[in-house]
Parts: sequence; C-alpha cells; structure tokens
Amino acid sequence: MKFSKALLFFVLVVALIAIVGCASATPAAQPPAASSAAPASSAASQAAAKTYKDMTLCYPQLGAESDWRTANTASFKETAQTLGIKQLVFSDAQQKQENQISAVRACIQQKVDVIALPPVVEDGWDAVLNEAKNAKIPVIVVDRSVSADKSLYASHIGSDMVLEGERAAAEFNKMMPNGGAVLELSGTTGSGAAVGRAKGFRNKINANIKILDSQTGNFTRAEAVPVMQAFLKKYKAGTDFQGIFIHNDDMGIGAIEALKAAGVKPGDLKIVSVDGTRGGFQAMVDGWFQADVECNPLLGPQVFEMALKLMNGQTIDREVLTNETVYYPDKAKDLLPTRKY
Ligand code: GYE
Repeated sequence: MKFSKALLFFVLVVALIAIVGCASATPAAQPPAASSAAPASSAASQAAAKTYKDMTLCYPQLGAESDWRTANTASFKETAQTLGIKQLVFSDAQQKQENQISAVRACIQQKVDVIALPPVVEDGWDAVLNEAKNAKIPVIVVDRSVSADKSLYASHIGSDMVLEGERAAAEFNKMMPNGGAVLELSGTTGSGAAVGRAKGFRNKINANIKILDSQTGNFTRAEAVPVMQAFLKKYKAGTDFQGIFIHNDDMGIGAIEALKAAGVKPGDLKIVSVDGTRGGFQAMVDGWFQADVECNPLLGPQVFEMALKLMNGQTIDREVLTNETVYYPDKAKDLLPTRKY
C-alpha cells in the first residue's frame, strides 16, 4: 500500500514534469505582428502556407498631392493586380490624418490581413496602431515614418529622408563654396518627409550658407506658387538669396512658375529639389534645377512581399530603406525617357 502510494506520487511528478517541459518547448502560436522579428514558428510552418490569393491588404493612401504620390498609388494597384491578391482596400485621405485614421479603423473592422500605412504626419498614431495590434493585424509603415513606439508596428519600408536632406545640402555646399543665402520650400508640416529633409539639410549645410527663410508648400504645385510669390515680395532674388531648397518636384515646378511670372530667370538661381520625377527631370533639361535628389515611390512589390511573410509568420526586417541617388542636368535628357514616374 505504502509502496503503491509512493509509486503513484512518482508517476504524478513525472507526468507533471513532462507536461511543463512540453509546454515550454512548444512555441506559442504568435500573432503575425508579435512574431515579426522572430523566426517562423513551427506552428506557422506546419499550417498550409498562405499565398497572395489569400491576401487582403489595406492601403489607406494619404492623398494625391504630387506626381510621386500618383506613382506610389499606381505601384500598389499594379502590384496587387500582378500578384493576384484577393483584395486591395485602397482609400485616399486627401492629406488629412483623421481620414487616414478612419480608413485604418474600417480596415480593422473588415479584418484585413495586413495594413500598409503611409502616414501623412509623424505624430498621433499610437491609439489606432494599438487597435490594430490588439486585433492582431500587422502594420507596415510605408514611405514616411511615424513617431510611435516601434513595438506598435511590424516594420517601416521607405526612404531615408534625413539622408535626402543631407544630399541636398551637399549640392549647395558644392555650388556655393563662398557661402550665401538660401530659401527653403518645405513639405507638409509634421510629415516624416519634411521633418527628415529639413533636419538632414541643417546637419550638412556649410556654416557660410544661411537659411534665410523656410515656409511650407504642403508638397503641392498649387500651394507652392503663393509661397514663392510671398518670398519674392520679401526678398530680392540674387541679392538676398542665391538658392532654393525645395522638398519635392511638384513644389519646384510651382516655384518656377512664380519666379518666371515675377521676371526672375530660375536658371540664375541654384535650385535643388527632391523626388526625381519626370517633371523634375524636365526642369533639369530646361536648366531650372541644378540637381534632383532621388526618392523612389515604387514601393508596392517590397510591401506585398513583406505582407505575405507576415501572414506566414516569417522573419522580416524591421526597417527597409530604399537605395537612392542624386540626378544632374548633364544626364537628364538621356534619362528622361527611361523614367517610370
Ligand atoms: O517626396 C512628395 C510626396 O512622402 C516621400 O510625399 C514622400 C513625399 C514626396 O508628396 O512628393
């Protein structure tokens, strides 16, 4: 009797150890967002792998403010078609964060597989990113960055905006070795693109080049025109300033319009823009821009590839920066026909 009690106890202890040991050896089924930085769990790899045909991807586009944006939208729509995904949930927030937040919420309601978010501004995403996380829907931040904690999203795919600003500064340093003054026509206030480019520019601009003034043109051609007109009322081109750093090509084209209308030959000033769109290349061919810092909008293929990995619980990179360069007028004419946007 005594012996069998001891045996029973022994058996129970062994069984308990086996259960505990087993539990800790079995990887817990992880939601895709949480497993983003971890290798694929065996549970995920055992389940039938998801394909593009299973994918519903949400892309709450921030607007249609520029040629860059048009090309970015086209890249997502074309890639969705080519890959044959189940559904692309696309919307246009018209440069309003509240519209983007509503669009994200609608996608959470719809239980999409992945949300790819190009945030119009950096701040103010914590609440909705938390909601996506609680709903176990991974978010890939696309193009511009967010200031929210990295634990709230799976990854960021986009350009290094600070580097773009630094590259623009390097052009002015080369063109204005004896110093001078420049104006800055900046992008949307509070956007990762404008904040990064302004920061990079200030990081690298030589001390003898003064940033005389900086105003936003909201990344649009239409809004850049009155900003440039106001600049020209306040400052004399060529005397008070010799150059203009412009945060995108659309605003650059608007600024050129305003300069020409005021009787200033844009080619007499040093103008550096960002994006490298066909419009920017044409401005270099025409002699108005002296350099165009590339920013690539064709992010669709990379984003869908990462989204599928997330759906399958596979390892992904937490930050993917696009490889970019600077374009100059000397090759602009030859390259213009090859430009995809
Ligand atoms: O440079 C500009 C667009 O966020 C990188 O947004 C993007 C910027 C781009 O409106 O043209």
